[in-house]
Amino acid sequence: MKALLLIDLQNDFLPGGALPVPKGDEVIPIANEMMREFELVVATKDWHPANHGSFASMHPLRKPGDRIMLNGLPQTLWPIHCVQGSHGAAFAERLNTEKIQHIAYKGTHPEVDSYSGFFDNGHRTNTGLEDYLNIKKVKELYIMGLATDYCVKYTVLDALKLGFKTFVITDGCRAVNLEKEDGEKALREMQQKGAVILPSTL
Ligand code: VGL
Ligand code: ZN
Repeated sequence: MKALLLIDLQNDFLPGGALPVPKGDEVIPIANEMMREFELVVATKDWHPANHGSFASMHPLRKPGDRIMLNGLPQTLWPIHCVQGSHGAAFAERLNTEKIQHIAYKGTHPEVDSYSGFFDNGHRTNTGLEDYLNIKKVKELYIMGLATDYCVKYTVLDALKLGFKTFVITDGCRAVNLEKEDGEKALREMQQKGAVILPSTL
């Protein structure tokens, strides 16, 4: 079985949102198109409590983009985003959500962030996504979404470690690019570690 995995296609990651990924809106029509090709579609949502430790506002004198240690793990600080139940955390307005059969929620613990759709950044807790995919007998995962250099990258690297045959739909991803080449670097790393990089038009 193959599945399409959509990463964090939420309002806050689109232009106008709290943590906008440049041109993030361009992947929504691609997701809508790709869903037609798959029997099984699953998605992740970044889903933070209002007091999440990745928010710069939780740390006096810190600002978004700063790096700190949070609970023993390196943490980049972000603007407040994807607060549980908020409009920013909802799926992108233009996303066709009918075919999404399972949602994995991540970043729900106030003291630990989670870029991967499978595990938190300390690999201590899992979201249930692996179990769901195993129950559905998924062996091949096609992954796209936001952002290439964070949640897509870490989800893809975990998928590879877990033994899924993993494909990354390049034109279905956009990067934050805190450093100019982060998105390109992330794609290279995913490919080096065994992911197959392909366009949505294949
Ligand atoms: C993400 C930064 C913070 C992402 C989530 O979805 O890539 N990036 N939280
Ligand atoms: Zn987040």
